[in-house]
Amino acid sequence: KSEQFNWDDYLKETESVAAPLHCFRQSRIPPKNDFKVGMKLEAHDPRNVTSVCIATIIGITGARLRLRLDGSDNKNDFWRLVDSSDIQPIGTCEKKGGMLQPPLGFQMNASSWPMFLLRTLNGAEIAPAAFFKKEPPKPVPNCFKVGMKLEAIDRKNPYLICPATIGDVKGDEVFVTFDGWRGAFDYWCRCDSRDIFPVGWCSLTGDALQPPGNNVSITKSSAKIQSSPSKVTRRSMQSPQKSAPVPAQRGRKPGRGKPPGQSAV
Ligand code: MLZ
Repeated sequence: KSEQFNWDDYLKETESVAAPLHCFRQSRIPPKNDFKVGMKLEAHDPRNVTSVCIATIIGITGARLRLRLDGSDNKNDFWRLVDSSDIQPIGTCEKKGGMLQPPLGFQMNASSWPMFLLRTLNGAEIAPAAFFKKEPPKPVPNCFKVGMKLEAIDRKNPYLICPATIGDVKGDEVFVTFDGWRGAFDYWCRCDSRDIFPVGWCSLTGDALQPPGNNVSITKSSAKIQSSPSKVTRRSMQSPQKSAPVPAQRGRKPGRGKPPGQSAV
């Protein structure tokens, strides 16, 4: 449980409100994560979503799994919630009359795929069907409002969940902006995206919520630019960081890729 950042204090200091739970396509109580590292399951290839592949659980973080497609490299890991519809028990694809596909960038000759598949499943630890949870229903309509706070996956560093603010709302979409970062990480997503979570999510799942960045000074009603990203000035808001911050995360220039040591999160 992370004590580095305190939402209650932060919401008060920024005079902002948390986006209500019912805005999100997330279960009110985060799903239990019973999976274990090493278990195999079926997953849609994120780079080729019509393909269902075999994936191995490489890591567990909160209600998410870090997955690697069998036959792929170690540079394209992805994270999925245990109640994601992108993952399913082994055997589901075949039951539906489908065929398991090699991942995009299959490292061997395509002709060796059938044998590879047999070998990878032989004696494998299969994730039990009961571990997979039903995806929550879509919230309708989009009830996010500009200024509401949330926790969001940093899509450039998808192992990170960070404090964020709704910067804009258009139809079914919301613009997610990251507190204390200058826009390089911001993105538009559907309001029913599985990448956004209500305030307090990480503390419920045991995920480490990242503290806000320190590149932008957050004043009560507006966020104004205080310093260049390389010349870091600490925000005036020191109080939410009660314990020592993660050194690799602090004061780095955004957009430089993954800091070493973070990939194992
Ligand atoms: N230190 C890394 C990660 C930044 C994370 C920002 N999240 C909104 C970097 O500077 O790239």
